Amino acid sequence: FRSSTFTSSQVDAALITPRATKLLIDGHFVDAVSGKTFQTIDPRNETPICNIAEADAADVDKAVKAARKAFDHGHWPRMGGKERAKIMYRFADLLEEHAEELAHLETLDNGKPLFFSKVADVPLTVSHFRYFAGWADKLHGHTIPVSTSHLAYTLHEPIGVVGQIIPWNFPLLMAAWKLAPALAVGNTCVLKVAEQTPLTGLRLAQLAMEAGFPPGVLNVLSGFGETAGQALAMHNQVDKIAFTGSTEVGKTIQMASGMSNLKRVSLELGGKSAAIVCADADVDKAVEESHFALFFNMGQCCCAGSRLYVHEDIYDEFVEKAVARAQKRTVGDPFTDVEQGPQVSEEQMKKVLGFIGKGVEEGATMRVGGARVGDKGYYVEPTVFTDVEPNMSIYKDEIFGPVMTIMKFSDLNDVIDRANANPYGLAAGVWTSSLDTANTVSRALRCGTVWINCYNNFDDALPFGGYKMSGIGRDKGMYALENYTQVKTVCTPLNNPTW
Ligand code: TXE
Repeated sequence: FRSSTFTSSQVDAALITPRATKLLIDGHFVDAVSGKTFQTIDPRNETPICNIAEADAADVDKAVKAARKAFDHGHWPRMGGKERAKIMYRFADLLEEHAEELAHLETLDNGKPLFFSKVADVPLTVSHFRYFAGWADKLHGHTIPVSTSHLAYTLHEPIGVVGQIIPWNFPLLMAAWKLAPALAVGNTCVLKVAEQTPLTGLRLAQLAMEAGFPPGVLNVLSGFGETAGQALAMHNQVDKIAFTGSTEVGKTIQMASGMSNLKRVSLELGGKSAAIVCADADVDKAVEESHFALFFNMGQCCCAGSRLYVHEDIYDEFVEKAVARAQKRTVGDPFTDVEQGPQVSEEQMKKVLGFIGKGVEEGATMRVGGARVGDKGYYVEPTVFTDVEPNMSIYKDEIFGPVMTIMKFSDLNDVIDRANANPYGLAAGVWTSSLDTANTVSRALRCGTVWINCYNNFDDALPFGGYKMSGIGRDKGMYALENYTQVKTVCTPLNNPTW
């Protein structure tokens, strides 16, 4: 690995100077009611970047009331879809104009290589707002022929005030996945960004005001989960809550809905996705793509291909190449030309190193990696385990780090059963040159996405979400509109039934 010899990067200071540190409530950038702030930390060197306003229940209440007013009496849900789209397109243009700055802030706060912030996070965010702006004037109900003499039809209406809680692994993109469909169909939003990565969400809020969203339509809060997040999930004037994060917290969101006003809930939670490489796969391509499936974003992807099953006929060759590929992976300051930066936080780094320790303890073979890189910053070596058994925690639990586990299989039906024998069901990959095998595996796997001979395609139009404990509902694509609309049936007698 490129390890402790990090070159200090030449980063343009203007691009990494945070300009947005306050809460957006009702069109104004304000301090928290309590006056409290918290520090956001640079994961490269563990130093504070700046202080950020810390919202709690009082700020949530203010933001929800603003969103309530904007929904119940404001123009946003009542204006034509085309008008909403205009503002959303303008917003996307502004995000694009500030792409360099946003990419730098994302890398600073999260630690992901600048290259990926530039080619993935920011452009996907921009295109997501454009994609859903396009839906704003295209969503409509149906006319329904009924057996009596009535005219009947459905209206697809916004749900109302939407609370949205997002994680730190793709701060901008998660904001886009939540906000774009909700706003396009006329809801008003209160977004809580993750405490580890507030910078881009708050900057996005400033650009949204420049784009012309009316006051109260979009409110953005930075703060902690147990205070601000919980208050949002429990609030009686929130009509719907959308959450991306850990399965553990997802359960509490569902409970909060039940204990308050039965607000609608959609959840995008953890995963332990299977990546299956068949004997007839192109081995070199599968090595590269399964490497990307697991190590992309420092392994901090809910859909990471973290259980890699390889057919016995190609197993030895595959393992040798996968280990060599991991060894070649460049790790270092994310503002330099590397594939991997630090984990997002000390907590996440320790969690990942803890799993690696358990893997060794429980008897798996560590083929490469296994240690922290250097002693400053949250860097972890790309790690590969073989001889991994189903009872081991590295096999069962979501590690959320650069740790690959490779298992051997001989029979397709058996590997399908093993892949399905897990409480999660977010995504999977299969590499094969047989159409039959691809069709069989993709139908048999109990998960929300199957990538065939590829991985991590995040096109805006593709729905994304979980089976089983990986979640409820779908982000992205036209299915995401169902998260943010409700159906009203309208029925009226016809005056002249003969016509
Ligand atoms: O997640 P949390 P954490 C998984 C991954 C990771 C683990 C823990 O395995 O290692 O979760 O990460 C807010 N009420 N994923 O602790 O706590 C919190 O402020 C309301 C998978 O960071 O779930 C943040 O905004 N909200 C995942 C968001 O929830 C609460 C991405 C996520 O934080 C809350 C991230 C509460 N009681 C982690 N507690 C994915 N699906 O992509 C916290 N939050």
